Amino acid sequence: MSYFPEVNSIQYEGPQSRNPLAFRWYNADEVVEGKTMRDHMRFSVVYWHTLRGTGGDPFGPGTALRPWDDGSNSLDNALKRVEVAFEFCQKLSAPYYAFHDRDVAPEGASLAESHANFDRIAKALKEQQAHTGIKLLWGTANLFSHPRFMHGAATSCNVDVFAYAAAQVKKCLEVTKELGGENYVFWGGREGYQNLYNTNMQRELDHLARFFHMAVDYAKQIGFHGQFLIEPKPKEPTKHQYDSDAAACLNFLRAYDLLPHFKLNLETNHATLAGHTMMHELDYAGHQGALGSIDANTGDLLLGWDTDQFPTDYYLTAQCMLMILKHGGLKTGGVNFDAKVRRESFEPIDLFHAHIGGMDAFARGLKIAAAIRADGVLDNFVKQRYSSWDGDLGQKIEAGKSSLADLEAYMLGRGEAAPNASGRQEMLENIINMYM
Ligand code: XLS
Ligand code: NI
Ligand code: NI
Repeated sequence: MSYFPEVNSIQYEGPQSRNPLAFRWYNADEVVEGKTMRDHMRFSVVYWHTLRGTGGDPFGPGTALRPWDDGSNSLDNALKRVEVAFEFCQKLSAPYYAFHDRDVAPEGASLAESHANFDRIAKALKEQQAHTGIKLLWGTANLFSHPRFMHGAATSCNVDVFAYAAAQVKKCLEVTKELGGENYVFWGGREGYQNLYNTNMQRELDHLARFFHMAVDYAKQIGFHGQFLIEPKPKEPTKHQYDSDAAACLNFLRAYDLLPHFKLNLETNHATLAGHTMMHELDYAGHQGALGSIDANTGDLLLGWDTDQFPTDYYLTAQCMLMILKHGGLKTGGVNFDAKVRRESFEPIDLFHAHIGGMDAFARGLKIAAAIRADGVLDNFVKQRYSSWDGDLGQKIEAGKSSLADLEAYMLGRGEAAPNASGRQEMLENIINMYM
């Protein structure tokens, strides 16, 4: 039984190919900077958009044609989707997938029933993993869709909701371990506030930290060795999310002694909403040893929402790969397409076009980034730009052996600072264009 009978497995055909169902840049076995493209990228397909997205938006219902899906919440329907998911990943040669508990298995009438549904589906996922070699990049619990989470989950004002969320995470950690998941993600869907008049922010943050500590403790207890990741996002669905950007997440983790246990899962569209570039978020996290994984997508600069579009812009992917290579690559993380086809792209084949484009854009971005690095054009410029710091004075300051008084004495003797050099931004932008 095939769910995509019109598609064979997608092959690399090279940049000259005009076949829309082929890779032009993603050549899994090709070695770049000593590693195959497969290992650099660790591409991952997300269950929530690709298997569960309907194309619904606040103005109208779904449009997606998914002939295999009967639209019901039944276990049979969920089991069928598992087959669809693995056929899709296999034909795409995507080595990983990612899910929320409630994407893969229907929520039951009670927590016990939800657990049982999840176990049943996990069994099917495990069989398919064994059969295809496709692996789980990360699992996460959906702590934002159900109405019980209206005030948040770990930051809810209702202690029972906190307990419910804890139970859900416990189960999801067990299943993620059982499926060999390489990471476990927390995205704080409703962990934030709409209004400070009704919010005890301090208490909510303390509770969030307790929640994470419990997860870390439980992972230890059951021997789950995956990497914990927090996914920053500034807004949507709340006005303010506590995990608003890389810097806010790292500050939170540090303040609550969680830093050793977490890295970040950075998403392009979230960076944009935070008023940052993805390059900024990657560099910021990278410098602190916290670059874990990426949710690869893009927003629309004319719309201020998390539109979760597939990334096709080489400048974006080259910037991502420049930062990922600079910080030593994705270790347990991957390039996870947290992206959805447009509402107007309603046919199953559009799922292939979307992923092929994203994989090709990242492969091309990798090659551009590697070429820029091989020529050293940025590195050499940056090194030179800071070279005044390599002298005696700079070294003393960097080593913490200078005081304000020392520097005053130095500058009184010198009278004026040495002249500045040009930042050459336009020249560098032109140089980057040479690699595009
Ligand atoms: C939503 C987030 C979400 C996480 C997983 O904006 O990107 O999809 O990646 O909960
Ligand atoms: Ni995401
Ligand atoms: Ni998102």
